Amino acid sequence: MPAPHVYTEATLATMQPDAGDYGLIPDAALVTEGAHIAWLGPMADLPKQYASVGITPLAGRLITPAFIDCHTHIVHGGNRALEFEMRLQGASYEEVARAGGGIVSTVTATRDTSEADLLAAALTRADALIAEGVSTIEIKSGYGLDIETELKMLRTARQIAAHRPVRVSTSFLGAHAVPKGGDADTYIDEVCLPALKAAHAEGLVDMVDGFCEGIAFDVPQITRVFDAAHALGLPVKLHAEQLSNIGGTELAAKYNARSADHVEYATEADARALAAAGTVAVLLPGAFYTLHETQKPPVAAFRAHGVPMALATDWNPGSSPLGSLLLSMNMGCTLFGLTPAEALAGTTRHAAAALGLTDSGTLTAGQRADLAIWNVSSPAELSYGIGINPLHARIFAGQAT
Ligand code: DI6
Ligand code: FE
Repeated sequence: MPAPHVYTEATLATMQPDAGDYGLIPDAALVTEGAHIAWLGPMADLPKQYASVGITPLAGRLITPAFIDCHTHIVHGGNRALEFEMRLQGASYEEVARAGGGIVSTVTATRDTSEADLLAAALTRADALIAEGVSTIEIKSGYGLDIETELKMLRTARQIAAHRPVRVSTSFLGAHAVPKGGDADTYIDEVCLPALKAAHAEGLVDMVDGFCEGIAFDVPQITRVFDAAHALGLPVKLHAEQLSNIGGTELAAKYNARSADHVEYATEADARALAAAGTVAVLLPGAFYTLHETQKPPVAAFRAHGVPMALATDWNPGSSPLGSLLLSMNMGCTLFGLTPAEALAGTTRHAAAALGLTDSGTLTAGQRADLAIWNVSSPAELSYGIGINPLHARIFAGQAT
């Protein structure tokens, strides 16, 4: 049995459900044993057996569950600064996509980048997230659009966890865009579904995602992808209602998706469907901001119907070149009207649910000891700062990293 370690003089934001906004415990201690949390509570209640083991006093600092970025595209080649300039001159995201830019241009760059170079670039992005207390990163494919490159992206994503103290959850996003000159239905049959089967056979797929949108795939096409996912025993999630409402959220709920992401154009009926299915709404303010979107996700309806809301970076080279989960929390509050407590739940407990993780996302005895220790005295400070990183230390599976 590894020796326990005790963090004392801490404030804990446990983020446990039904424990009030943050599940705050002031003047607290937290004990890790190996990779897990063994005990937490008020200092005054610290069991005697932990009084004489390794102790780190935290001088009142805040401990939260380590962050989980539950929606990223950090494995990709190239960048789209040129497209950024085009959009600043007035071209819309859809116009850029239809002109052969957009996702398809990143596809060319990703195909042309070696696995080693893809990994090197993705590791620098993972490092930026880790530096903000992130312990778990969801990473999607979707910039290959051929079997070989989709597999290359997923292998690269898996490699990140071998090179850094971080967990990676992979999503197969073959249904991200139709390759240049291709037909959507033919692409699904001849590339997307065979790629999914091959990637699953290699153990590269944790979840299956799609982009349900006018410029991408419609409900019947995503339905075929979801049916294939379920036939393989894989859970699904969906980019839904980002630029328009074409029924993606309803479809996601019907397939008991772990999450429906973006959802700016979701309706009250969609919120009801998500709640009934236990599907998490993943809000992505980085894309909203970058695209000058004005339609906000229906946060009031999500609250009213009890839809859990997560927040993520959507880090991608086009619509959300955002490498900071802390900034996405600030944007979630400032742009979407989340409370700082909702924002923190969105990058911890609800982000875990969006990935189907039951072993992290709160400070609870028995959960993984994935912790973030912050130089702040109140949890609202995490959402309040803009471009400020108050991380003091990150604990990954019980180890300071
Ligand atoms: N929605 C997004 O915001 C990203 N993918 C998607 O389906 C955008 C990806 C890109 O522009 O490269
Ligand atoms: Fe995305």
